[in-house]
Amino acid sequence: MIQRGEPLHSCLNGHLRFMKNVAPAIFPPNGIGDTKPTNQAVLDWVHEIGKLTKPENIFWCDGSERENEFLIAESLKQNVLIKLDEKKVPRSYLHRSNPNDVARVEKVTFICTPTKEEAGPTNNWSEPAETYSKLYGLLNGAMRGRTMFVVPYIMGPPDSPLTKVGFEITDSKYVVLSMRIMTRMGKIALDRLGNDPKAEWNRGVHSLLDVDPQRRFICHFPQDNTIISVGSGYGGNVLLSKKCLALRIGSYLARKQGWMAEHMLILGVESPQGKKHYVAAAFPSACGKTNFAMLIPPAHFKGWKVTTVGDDIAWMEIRDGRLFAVNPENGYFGVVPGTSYKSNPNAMKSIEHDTLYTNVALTDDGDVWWEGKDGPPPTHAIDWRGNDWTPDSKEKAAHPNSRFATPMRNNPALDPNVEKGEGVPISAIIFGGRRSDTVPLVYEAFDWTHGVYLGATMASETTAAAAGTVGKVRRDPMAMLPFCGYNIGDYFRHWIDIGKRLTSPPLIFNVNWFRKGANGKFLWPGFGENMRVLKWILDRCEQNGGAVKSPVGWLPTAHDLDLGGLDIDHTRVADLLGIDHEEWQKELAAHKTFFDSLGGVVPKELQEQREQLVARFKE
Ligand code: GTP
Ligand code: SPV
Ligand code: MN
Repeated sequence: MIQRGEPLHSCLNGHLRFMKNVAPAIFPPNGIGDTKPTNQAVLDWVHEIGKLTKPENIFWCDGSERENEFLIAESLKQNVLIKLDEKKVPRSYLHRSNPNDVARVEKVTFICTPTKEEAGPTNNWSEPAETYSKLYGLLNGAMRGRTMFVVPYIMGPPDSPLTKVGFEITDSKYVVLSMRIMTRMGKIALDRLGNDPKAEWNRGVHSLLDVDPQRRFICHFPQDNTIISVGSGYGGNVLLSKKCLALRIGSYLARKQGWMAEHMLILGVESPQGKKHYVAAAFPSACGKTNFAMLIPPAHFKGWKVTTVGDDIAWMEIRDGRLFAVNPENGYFGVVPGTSYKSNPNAMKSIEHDTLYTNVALTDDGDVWWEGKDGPPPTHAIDWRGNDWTPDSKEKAAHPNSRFATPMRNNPALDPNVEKGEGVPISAIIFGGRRSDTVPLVYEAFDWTHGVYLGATMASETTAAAAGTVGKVRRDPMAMLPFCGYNIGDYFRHWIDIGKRLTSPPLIFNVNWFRKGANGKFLWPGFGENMRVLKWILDRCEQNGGAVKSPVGWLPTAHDLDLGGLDIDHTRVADLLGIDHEEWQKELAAHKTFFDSLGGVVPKELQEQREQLVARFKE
């Protein structure tokens, strides 16, 4: 708990070394922090949480410019943020989270449905009444001496039928400032909610407590449309709009209401002739969604244009027998390391200004730096922990899961239909993961149900986006393993059922940018060059791309991929597209082990798909 009179910051060589997450109350002038909602249900809930957490005061956010300026000024005073050099990165700030708190923590993430079966075999479950009582115990007096912020927000374009209202209570200014970037925040949500005390809205409660990993829990109560997150100040654990609402609660609501909430980017791609398609792609955390969503085609694809609708989450519904997608978010919370003008110029342009950085390095001239940024490393910097850093240091300057939060309007390649309430029609769904071996660069499912099987059995090497081992292959169905808010068997069933309702279903593909050669290096150049794979996918959608039938699906030959202008030899392409039967025998066994581990919830259609796949390998 914060002690009154504690020094606000310590200094090291003139640099702010320690940063705060937990900070004492702030006292806004009249006209700031006093936009109370009028909906009685919201007022009652805030009153209840206030009585429990006992804050010094309550700050009602309205999302205004003035409010933002005030919160930034207070955050700088309290050392929650560092201002970056105004010329180098205008209106941008650095935040450092506690070193024990740098990624999502899946082992303390819970789905609190009335029964364990509803949460299913892939989720941590805990009983709702017991969990409420444990969390209320932790929240009791937790905001003493602090300000409690009430953040109203909407997820989805303002005029979309899918759009949801949420309220997040938090004692973190970093969370408020991030929510302002990541969602449509403030008055817009109060207006949309209106005064109906029975209206649907999400209740989110977040408290940093004392940022102790032992007292860190991220709990979801789908039946109550409620989220309670304590003990963390980091990203997906605390920006409750994102993984918690848009995916975990979202997926639960989506099944109930007949739509889909998916961990997918959405991009538009237009040919030189002006023909446009939209595709959605599910890759696990830190496996390339933001990069793919912002792809710039190589010179060979003159006249082709890729635009971004979303980089992380897609909400999709059926209209006229087709799937239409909206991006519920309003900003990008992206992986920083590896981002450069070479790998992702659109991301670089997006984060040149008005950006909130977390856990990157600070240079002596007030700029930000990270591993993989263009140009030489600085000769000296302050690393993500606040320590001195030089190129000789053994530690990384930026944390591997350091992030930027930037409004999507900063993206030069933003799709013109991003605000369209009805969403964009999806021609193809792409699954993909990080696989050093076995999985070819791209292949196409034979039909929808086979495509669902590709999603259900996809796997990926784990990354720094979640706490735990990095580089271990794990099954991550539809990239939703950490985000599906209900029983995975019912989720697979929902996917199959959606297919039955579609008269023009998207084609389904699987990609792997990460296959490695014998030398341990990536075989595929990736990034902008992924356009070549995207082009084949579009050709298939337009029924004019060549392919050969393989046991795993339709595979392009080297001839079917447009590799013009790319310096790549034929053996390498063969290695990228090859199906190694020995590797695939192991893969098939892993599919079976995975399905078996789910304890009988896998729909029979997918079990049949597995048997057919095994049979095709014997043909
Ligand atoms: P989340 O925000 O965690 O959901 O991640 P994401 O799926 O949006 O991943 P992102 O695009 O941020 O990429 C994660 C990492 O993968 C970065 O370090 C990228 O540089 C790297 N990466 C992205 N695309 C490619 C690619 O085509 N090839 C290779 N080799 N690396 C890539
Ligand atoms: C992910 O892990 O998939 C992310 C980052 O997009 S976080 O918001 O922290 O979940
Ligand atoms: Mn993500």
